[in-house]
Amino acid sequence: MRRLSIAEPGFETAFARLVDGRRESDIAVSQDVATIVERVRRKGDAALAEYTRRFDKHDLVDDGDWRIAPGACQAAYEHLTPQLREALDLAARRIEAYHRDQLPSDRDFTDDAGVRLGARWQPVDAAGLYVPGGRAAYPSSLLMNAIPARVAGVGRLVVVTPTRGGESNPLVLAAAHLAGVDEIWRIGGAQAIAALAYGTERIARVDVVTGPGNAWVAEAKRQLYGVVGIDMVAGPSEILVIADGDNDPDWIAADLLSQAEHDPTSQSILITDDAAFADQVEDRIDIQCAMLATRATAQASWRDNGVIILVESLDQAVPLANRLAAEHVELAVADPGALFAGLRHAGSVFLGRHTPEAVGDYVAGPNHVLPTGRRARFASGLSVLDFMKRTSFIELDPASLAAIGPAAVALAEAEGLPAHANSVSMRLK
Ligand code: HSO
Ligand code: ZN
Repeated sequence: MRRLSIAEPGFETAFARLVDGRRESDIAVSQDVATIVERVRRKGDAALAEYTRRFDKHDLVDDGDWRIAPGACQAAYEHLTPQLREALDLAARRIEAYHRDQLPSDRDFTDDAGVRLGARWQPVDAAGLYVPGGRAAYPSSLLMNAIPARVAGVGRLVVVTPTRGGESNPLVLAAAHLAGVDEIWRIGGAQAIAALAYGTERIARVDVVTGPGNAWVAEAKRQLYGVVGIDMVAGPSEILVIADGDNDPDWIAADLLSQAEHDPTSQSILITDDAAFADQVEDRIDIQCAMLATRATAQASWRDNGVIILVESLDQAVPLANRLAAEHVELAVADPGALFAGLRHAGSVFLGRHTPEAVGDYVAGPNHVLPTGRRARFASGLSVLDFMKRTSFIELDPASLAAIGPAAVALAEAEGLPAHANSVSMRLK
């Protein structure tokens, strides 16, 4: 954990290093991924079987090895404890309602030249969702990716997930049932992204791939962007908590640890104007951390990437937050309005003392797939729009063509494109 203080000389250098210091993809991974992607493109299922045996210790032979039967998802859902089923149902309902509200409207109007113009939104035909294996297989992430696709109207929803030794997470299957996933394939890694992008003998290709994954998955998405649409290239989770000294230090410590426990490379940052409070939070983090089942991860994350920044007043926190452009920003003050108004770059903002970030991870409704690594400067969280595209349309009649056509002719001639000019001018005669 590092402590910085805005009042100390050298703060700007240290802060600039913090802003620039997040690691990006490395060359070795990108070469590995290029090889995998190319082999899947050329060899299809055979390459998938080979990589799945090598990386996931799982043999793909029969249908049952390749796919999880839809019946298994329904069974997993029905076997949930009532408490968990209700929790998952509530999450799904709230996520759906929030994303339904995002559906865009079509445009169709006639302008003053008499030209009919418009735009029509339509879903992609098929979407692929990556669900990581092992401990990072989160049912909440399945809902966060699948529900917006469903709400967008995507016809075919495909999940790929590595099932080490054939094992799959029953909670993820239950969530897949609830979200109405159509196919689940037992493949993972860069090879699964390549299969979704190019298609193989067994797996029909999709149009958009979303979902979190490790460095190989992220790199495969980056390399295949253009062949398919992608949501974004996600990095380790981050939380920035801006808190005054009137908070319960235990609450703030828990919030910082909630993202630290995701991954050793996750980053939790506290900005406060109260040095004594900062000390208390630090103590509470040590105490709470020791009690977590995830302490190895949380401790490593806090030790290596945790930061506490002392400011003289919380107004100074806002420009710092804008430079960090963090995935999650908590404004833990009694009246967050002024801080919120100044905040320009953040994936998602959690207002006030009673809004822990974790509520947004599960049940609030907005998407928890958010831009990391300062991408909140230019990117937004996952939404229904990631599963839709807009087609513009134009309709002219003789009068409106006469009104705007001659300008097109002039521009076509100036660009040295006579066939363009002809196609307009012939209709003007
Ligand atoms: N905080 C993660 C999402 C998540 N948290 C899933 C718990 N489960 C995204 O940054
Ligand atoms: Zn989380």
